Amino acid sequence: MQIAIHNWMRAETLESTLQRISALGYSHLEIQGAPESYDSSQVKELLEKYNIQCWGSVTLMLEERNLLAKDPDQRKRSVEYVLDLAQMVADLGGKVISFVPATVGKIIPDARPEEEWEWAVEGVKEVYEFTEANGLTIGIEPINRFETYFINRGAQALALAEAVGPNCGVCLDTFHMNIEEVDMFETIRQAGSRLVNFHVADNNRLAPGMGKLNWEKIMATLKEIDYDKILSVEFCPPIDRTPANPYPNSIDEAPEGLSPEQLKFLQDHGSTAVTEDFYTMLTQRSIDQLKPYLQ
Ligand code: LER
Ligand code: MN
Repeated sequence: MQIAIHNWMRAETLESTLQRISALGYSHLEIQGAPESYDSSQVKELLEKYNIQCWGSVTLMLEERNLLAKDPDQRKRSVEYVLDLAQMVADLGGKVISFVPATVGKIIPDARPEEEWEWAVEGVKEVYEFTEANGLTIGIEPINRFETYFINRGAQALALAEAVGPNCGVCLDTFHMNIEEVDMFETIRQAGSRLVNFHVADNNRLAPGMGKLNWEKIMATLKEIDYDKILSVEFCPPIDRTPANPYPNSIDEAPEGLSPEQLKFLQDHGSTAVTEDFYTMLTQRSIDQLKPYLQ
């Protein structure tokens, strides 16, 4: 088992991220799904410089990105976005795509369930053709009901993966499972060999170990199903603007280089821009908590 970390949770240069995570002992990056803002050859150079491998990428389903959109042109553009992301992962030597099919933050459906399901299968199948041809794997990711009305539980992600193809997998996330699953350990067992990626944060979406989740049991359950790939850290700290904030200097009141879209994406996740120190503390705490399970 090895450890990766996401980078969508903080607006900074890729080099700043790589400097921090390589210094703290991470081996992999799950790069944010922003192919439009990365030059793959420059990214490859930086990854080599800091001895970090690209594990894969996570879709950033913001703005009009939506495989379930009623407008066929919008669906087409959304599939093209994920295909660009997949091409970036292939160029960077990555392995997985954490795939959220619908717009994050959109919790009201536009069309009938049967239509949406058909569009989702159709759209993911187009990306699946590319991933099959390029040695990549799709992990359909269920996320909580306040972020999407479509795929919230492991069983739904498995149903979509099975409808797409035999090598289509699922990506489970401890934060979301804690909200949506009756028994997250049973959900992990049900995923079995289709589990291709595993996102980790605690129940409060702080670093693993900073909440109430049972990491011993989570890791034992992953062992049960022979999952030994990557633990991909994806904390996204809640906002606390009160005197009760246990981390007084956590909120960055004047973030540099944060676009309005990025700020909205953080806010859609109940978070905001945080300070370098607080972010580095969360990055450190995550690997400290998971180190005992890494080989
Ligand atoms: C994606 O991995 C995820 O967990 C979502 O909350 C982000 O949109
Ligand atoms: Mn996730």
